[in-house]
Parts: sequence; structure tokens; C-alpha cells
Amino acid sequence: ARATVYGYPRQGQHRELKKAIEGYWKGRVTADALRATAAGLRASNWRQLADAGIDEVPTGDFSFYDHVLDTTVMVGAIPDRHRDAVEADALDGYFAMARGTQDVAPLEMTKWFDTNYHYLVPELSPDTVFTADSSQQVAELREALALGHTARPVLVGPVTYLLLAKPAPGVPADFEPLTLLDRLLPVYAEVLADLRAAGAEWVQLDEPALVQDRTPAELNAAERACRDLGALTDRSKLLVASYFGRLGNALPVLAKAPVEGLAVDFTESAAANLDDLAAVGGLPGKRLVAGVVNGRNIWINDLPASLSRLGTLLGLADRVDVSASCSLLHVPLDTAAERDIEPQVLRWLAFARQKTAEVVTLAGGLARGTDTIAAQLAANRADLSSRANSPITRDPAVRARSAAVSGADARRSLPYAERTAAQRARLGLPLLPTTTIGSFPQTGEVRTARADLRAGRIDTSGYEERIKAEIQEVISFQEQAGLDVLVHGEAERNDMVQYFAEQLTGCLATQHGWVQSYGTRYVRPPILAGDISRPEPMTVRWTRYAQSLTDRPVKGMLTGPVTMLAWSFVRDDQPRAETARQVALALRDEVRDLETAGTSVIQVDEPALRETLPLRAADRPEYLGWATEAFRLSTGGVRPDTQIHTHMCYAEFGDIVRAIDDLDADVISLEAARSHMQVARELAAHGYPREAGPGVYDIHSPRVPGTEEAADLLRTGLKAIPAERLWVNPDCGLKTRGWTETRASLENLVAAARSVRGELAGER
Ligand code: THG
Ligand code: ZN
Repeated sequence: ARATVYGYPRQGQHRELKKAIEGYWKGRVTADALRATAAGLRASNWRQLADAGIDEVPTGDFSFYDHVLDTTVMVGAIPDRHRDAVEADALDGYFAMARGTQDVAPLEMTKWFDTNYHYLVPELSPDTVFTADSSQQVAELREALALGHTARPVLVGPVTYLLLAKPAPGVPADFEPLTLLDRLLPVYAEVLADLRAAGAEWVQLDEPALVQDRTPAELNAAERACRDLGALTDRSKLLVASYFGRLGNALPVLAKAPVEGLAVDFTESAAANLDDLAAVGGLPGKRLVAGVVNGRNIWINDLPASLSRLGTLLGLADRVDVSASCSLLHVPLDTAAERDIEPQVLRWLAFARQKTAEVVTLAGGLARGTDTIAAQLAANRADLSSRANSPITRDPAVRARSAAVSGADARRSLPYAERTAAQRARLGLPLLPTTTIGSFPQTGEVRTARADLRAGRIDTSGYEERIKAEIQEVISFQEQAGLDVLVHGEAERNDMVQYFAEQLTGCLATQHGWVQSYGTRYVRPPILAGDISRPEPMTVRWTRYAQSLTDRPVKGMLTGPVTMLAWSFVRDDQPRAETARQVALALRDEVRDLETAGTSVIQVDEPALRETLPLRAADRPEYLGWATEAFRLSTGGVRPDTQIHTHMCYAEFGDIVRAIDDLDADVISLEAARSHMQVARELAAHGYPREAGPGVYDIHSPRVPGTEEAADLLRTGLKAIPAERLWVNPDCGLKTRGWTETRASLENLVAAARSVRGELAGER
């Protein structure tokens, strides 16, 4: 058995890649220097993999921005609006597609399956002409071979590429990019020929789209793609890879395909793949790469369990190799860089480097017998047992409380229709009340203050004085601008998930655990490692301080349980629903403390509710069930006259409107400015009965919306949502905006609300 992986973190130990690319954008790093940095990172990654004992290293997994965008370049599907830029300079044209320029919009970005990585969506049309450009793939393969590695190029497969694409602007929305398959396959054929000529023994084609629900026509396309590419004579051996779940109907299609190997996910959530593979008689005469080390969580592997699974697989294929279940792109690089996590707890964690070692260990055990890996097995047993028996993962008080939760805890004491009158009486808001989503611009001063505090240059009281000054400024601006429901601005928060994770028992923060979110942007997801509890109030002090400065209501601002899970690494030793419930109970206490402190409006944000929707429709009801219950558990304990708000950041949520209603929040704010209030119409179409604030100010751009423009959007909103239930707010938080445009935009937003209120009063 050989050991391999499908991809490795790109950024480097000190995020060298981010620095080089952002330096290039600013003109401080030359193209040659950027290319040299990239080649150095690739060489060092391959060296790390090979030194760890990986037999076959991946190439083509590296990227300056995104591997789907790289595939767009490889197949020549450059959108018309970017052609000039790409022809003038390939590298600048590449970044223009990724980020846009003054004159042209970038490609749209969206989530890569159910990970937190975002890719650039290919734009295709019936007129798209594909042309092969294998240069990058070939160059990276040559680099690896020249360094003496056995290397396997990894490509996004043709079916997945087309299924990830969308119709180009101006092309009818019902155009299906998959109809271009016959045109695309010859381009893949050319690339395969070039890779063979460059010395590739194997080429990996990634088809993760096959773990989603697929129509017979789509499965047919997959079959045709494998058949046509398999029939080529001028090619390397083909390894068709899938990951992120069970293949279902696609498994028999792939098993029969005329390719030399399959790579399949055999982690817990894809366990059905094992039985399904046995049911079709295995892969006689073929290579099976078994993804038994979870490539997207950060927990150590249960080595004996994996060995037993691998043992079963040995009977099902000619040759069984070992890998992580997906590219290691989705985990941080190395636990050894962490200094603040207790050594014993650190041994429960495996980042990319540790996962690589696990893959090598398992391959060794499979090839040479488990006695050759006795030391690793003993250490693994000790670490697994230390995790299972730690007071961190078993807090009796948390468990007892969670077990005692009843249906009534997750229900408000009165239904929405009856609460709303009490809230109106308490809050005394005008028609079309104005508010913001929560965050105000994070100035350089605040970030510097936080860095100073961390570095010990200022003390806690100095830091808190800084934050108070920010809050004063934010409150006084909102009063002047005439907003109705104020916020404190969140100056004290680094990230909406990290901030809470740092204060909850059972959560770990990393110092260097960066994971690519998109392009040069990275996040450091917290680790929900143990039973979750809240030792003391987290936000009450700042909210109370803000409220002390004004007579208008100040909203309390919390991150919801589903988003806390979605943007963290979550423990895998109990159902996610249970972890969500523990987080919800901690938030419930915070909500109650805010209420006790006099807060009349509390917002619990769930921007990730839609994001974490399972890939397969059959798995969605269960998810939506526990997800909405967790939200209701966190908010259900308040009085009828306390108003619960929530916020979600995306426009496409038609498929979860029912779940949004199930949250039983009194008010929801949503992104809507760019789609001209489309969400308002969707909410109305589903008979949504509550209050809603479809955004009238697009915060993704520094542009200031005019008063009349915002008023027009409000008038459009009023056609779908009655005035008694319509709120006026921006699309999202203002953290990334500058103060100048924020001031002007919010003043215009208030003026628009006043002008439309006047029109409504005139009509009555
Ligand atoms: N918080 C967390 N996860 C998220 C988002 C978030 N995932 C989805 C979405 N929002 C991703 N968007 C971003 C936006 C900006 C950045 C990262 C992800 C970003 N990162 C800084 C960088 O790379 O320079 C680092 C930020 C830091 O210092 O922590 O700007 O809002 N958890
Ligand atoms: Zn948002």
C-alpha cells in the first residue's frame, strides 16, 4: 500500500503566500519574486510530504487564488469581459477575474461544497469555446519530477467543473453548462496528453460533485466522461476521485468506468461507500485509494478503526492505497506551531502535517503488518483515551442540563402574533423603524489597540478605555443620524465567532491555525473541543455601557449556535446536534442576562444557517430540525415584550424559508439591495408572517446609496411586506467599510425612511 494525499495547505508556515500576493497587488513585490515564492512553497510542501513518507505527492493543487479559477484558465473559459486583461498580462488578467478591476466585475464567489473554502464560479454560455492551456499543470509536474518526487497531477474533473459553473451574464438562467461536456472533453484529452508527455504515470480527476444528489442525465454525463477519457490512448492512468460524502447512485457508475483507479471517501459520514462498493463487487483489477483520515476536521484518527476498514477494503480491489478523505487544504498546517494549547490537549489534534503522518502510518501498517506500527498504535490509544476521559470533554453539569432540555424550553411563551403588540408598546418605534446589523467600521486604532493589548504594550484598562471611546462615538453618531434601534458597534470583537469562542469553556483558540477562506483571506476557526459552558456574561458589560449613553433602545448582539458550529472545527465524538444544544444553552444564559440588564432588543445572527445545509436533500430535514431548535433554545427564554432579531447574509434562501419561519424570531434582516428586494418578494410568496428588513444599502462596496435610491427600494419592499412589518437597514454589518461612506449612507437611509413614512401618512 502506498501513502498519498490530494492536496496540501498553500499558504506556508507564516502565510508567505498571502504576503507575496498582496505585496504584488500593491506593487511592492515583482511578478518574478511572487513566482519564486510560490515555487519555494511548492518545493517545501513536497519535501515535507516526501520526508514524512508520502509515496506519491500531488501537483496542480497549488494556486495563486483558487483551483477552480485555475481550471477555468486551463480550459480557456475566460469570460469575454476579462479577455483583454488576460491577453495583456496573464497574471494580472488572472487576478482581474478573481478580484475585478475599476472597469470589470470579478467572477462570482461561492462555497466549495459544504466546506468554508470559496471558489470562483465559472461563467459559461452556449457560445463558450474551450481551448486547452496545460502550461501551469505541466510546469508544476515538471517541478516536482525535477526535485525527484513521484508526482500525480490533480485536476478538477470535467463533470464537476461544469456542474459548478453558472450561465454567463446575459445567458438564459435555464442554460445548463453540462450540455457543453462534449466540447470540454477534447480539451481534457489534450491536457492529459501533455501531462503524459511530461511524465505523469497517474492523473487524478476530482469529481466531488458526484456525492451530491444527481439526476440520471447527470450520472449519464459522468459515465460518458469516464468512457471518453478512458478510451484515449495518449494518456496517463486515471484516478477518479470523490470526497465529501457517499457516492450513492454514482458509485456503480464509477466502479464500471474504464479508468484504472478510484479514490473514495471512507470516513464516518461516508461509511455507506464501503457497503456500496462491496455490493457492486469491488474494483477487481483496479487501484483503490481509500480516504480514511478525515481531511476536513482536526481530530486525530482512530487508527485501529481505520486499519480494520482498510482490511475490509483489501478484499475489494487489486491494490489499496491510503489517503486523507479530501485535500488537506481545509485544515491548518501544523499543530507544532501552537504554544497556548495544553500539550495533552494538543495531542488530540491533527492538522495537515499530523494527518500526513497518520496516512503514512496506516499505509505502513497495511503493507507490513500492524506490529511494524506498534509504537504509533500505542500512542494513538493513549491519546484517544485521554480525550475520551478528559473532564474537558465530559462536564457532568453541562450534560445534565442538556439532557433535561424540554420542548417548552425551545418555545417562546406566546406566539409571534401575541408578542408583537407587547413589543410595540414597550419599544414605541415609528413605522419603518431604522437600524443597522451590528458592526460599525473597525478603525485601525481599534485593531492597533487589540494588538497592543496582546503584546502587553497597554493594559486591560487602557484597552477598555479605547473601546468605550469607540462606543461613545458610535452611539452619538447613530443618535445624530436619527436611527431608531441602536447598536454598540462591536469594536471589542475580532471575529463574530472567535470572540465568543474565546470566552466559552470547552473551546480552543489557535495562534497559527489559518485556513484559506478565499483568495488571500484566511480564518482561524476555533475548536469546539469539549462540553460547552459560559463561565460568565460575555457581552452584557458593553451593551449596558452603550445603553447608559442613550434613551433609544440598544440591541444586544450575539452569534447564533449554528454559525458558531459552522465556522469552527467541531468535536466528532458526539452528534453535532448535541454540541449545538450546548452552545445554545450557553447563549440562552447570555440572552437572559442581557434581558435582565434591561436590553429590549436582542439579535442572534445566523449567517451560516443556509451555508451548512447538507449536500444531500435526504439529510436536510434532520439538520434543519436541530439547527432551528438550537436557535429557539438560545432565544426562547425571554419575555414576550423582548424582541428577538436575527440576520442572514445571503440572498438565496428560498429552500429554507420554512426553517427561517421555524426560528420564531420577531424580526429578520437580510441582504437585498443588489437583487432589488428579491428576498422581500420571496418572503411574501411563502407567506412569511413576521417582521423583516431587506437591506437597502449594499455594504459590499464603498458606494454611497442616494436617499431616493434607498426610498425606491423601500417602496419596492412595501409591495411585498406591509408597512407594519417592514424594517429599514443595510444589507450586512459595516465592519469592513470606512467611516466616511458609512456616515453618508446611514444618513441617507434614515432620510429615505422618513420620506416614505411621510408618503404613507399622506395615504392614510
Ligand atoms: N468569520 C468566520 N468565518 C467566516 C466569516 C467570518 N466564514 C465565511 C465568511 N465570513 C468568510 N469571509 C472572510 C472575510 C474576511 C476574512 C476572512 C474570511 C479576512 N481574514 C483576515 C486575513 O486573511 O487577512 C484575517 C482576519 C483575522 O485576523 O482573524 O479578512 O466573518 N469565522
Ligand atoms: Zn450579513
